[in-house]
Order: sequence, then structure tokens, then C-alpha cells
Amino acid sequence: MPKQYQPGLFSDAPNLPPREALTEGAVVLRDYALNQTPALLEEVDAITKVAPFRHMITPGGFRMSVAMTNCGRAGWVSDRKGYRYDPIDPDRAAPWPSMPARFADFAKQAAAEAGFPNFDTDVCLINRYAPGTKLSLHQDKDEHDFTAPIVTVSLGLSAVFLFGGLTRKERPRRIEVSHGDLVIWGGQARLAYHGIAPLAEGDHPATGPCRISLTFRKAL
Ligand code: MD6
Ligand code: FE
Repeated sequence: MPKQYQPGLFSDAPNLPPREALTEGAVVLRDYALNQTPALLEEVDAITKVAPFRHMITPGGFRMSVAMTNCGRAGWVSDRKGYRYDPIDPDRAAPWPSMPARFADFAKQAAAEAGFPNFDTDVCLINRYAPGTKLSLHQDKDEHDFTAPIVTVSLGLSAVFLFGGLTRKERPRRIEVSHGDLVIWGGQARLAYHGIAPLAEGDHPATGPCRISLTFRKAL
């Protein structure tokens, strides 16, 4: 059966608002990146030609289903020793590709729009999700500086973003994120639990059968 363009996971839902506050310090900006998605994806292509997507190993010894790479002054890496930011790509024994100016400028503008002016990102983690791939609920706490927000950009297939509270007990909200949507969290929400539900099958004109996310942090 040929795969069809996926109009949205909830195609019978009414139009979603361009801006939706999730909690104090966390907001969804829908379509915010839409006019820049071709340029952002061109940068992803250039980065992954140098530092290809790979499946990292968790400290517990499992292969992550999300394929990852990085650009910037360091990259988020996971292996048997743990999680960390490393200025060297361990697969290539070389520095990560540098952060494109377009990435840093875009992240700064988006963070300001969400109420976090002067966001000075130094790391961009690039994730690729195939259908069935998920990212379990977790907190981002490997960064040195929790005063800076996290800015995530969704490209390609839609996904359900899980956004919980500051404890694992709080049941996460399920937010549909589509091509060009941003989720930004910081301030009181900086350590909120979050994740991605298993990706549905589909094919997107911009990415093919996958979702790509960019997550900008200030890690160092
Ligand atoms: C996303 N990614 O891909 C969200 N966090 O939309 C993450 O939250 C994330 O991929 C920490 C480490 C790796 C990740
Ligand atoms: Fe995360």
C-alpha cells in the first residue's frame, strides 16, 4: 500500500492555536519555523554528511531507537560510561560540525518569542525518528546552566510530544507537533519531564518516512 502524506495525527481536530502555553515557562509555537524548514533541512543534510546519524548505546547497554547526531561546540553523547556533552564526536574522533549561524540566530529569535531573551545556544542535538521509534520520558539535566531554555523544532512527520511535570508521577500532556512546530521550555519548567510517543507510520514530502527534531541547548 503506498504511504500517503500524513495530514496530521488528529485531522478531524479544529485548527490548533499558533501559540499554546503548556505551563509556566513552557509554550508550543505552531508553524513558527515553517518558512525556514527548507533551509534548516539543508543544514541538517550538510551536518549529517560530516557526522552521520547513529544509534547510541545507553549506559545500560541498549541501542537507542532514535538516531542522533550533533553540531556545535559539543555534542550530547550516550555510551556505557553515561550521558555527557563531548566536544569530540567519538565515532569520528573529531570535533562536531560547527553550529550554522542560521541555527543559532533562529534559536535565539524563537526563545525570545517564548519569553527567554538572549538565548545563546552552543549545542544542537539532531534526532531522527522512524515509525515506531519513541523517546521515553526524561529530564534534560546534563547541561551546566539550567537558566537557559530548551528549544525544539519538529520537521517532517508529526509526533505526539509528551510534556509532564517536575516529577515522574505527573501524567504527561500529549501535544501533537507537526512540521515547523516548536516546543520551548525554561524557567520554572526547565526540568519538566518530556518525551516522544511512538511515531506513527507516514511519509512526509520534506523528510520522507521520518521525523527530524532539532533541540537547541546551552550546555557548556
Ligand atoms: C525531541 N528530544 O526529539 C526531543 N532530550 O523532540 C529530547 O528531548 C532529548 O533527544 C535529551 C537527550 C536527547 C533527546
Ligand atoms: Fe529531552
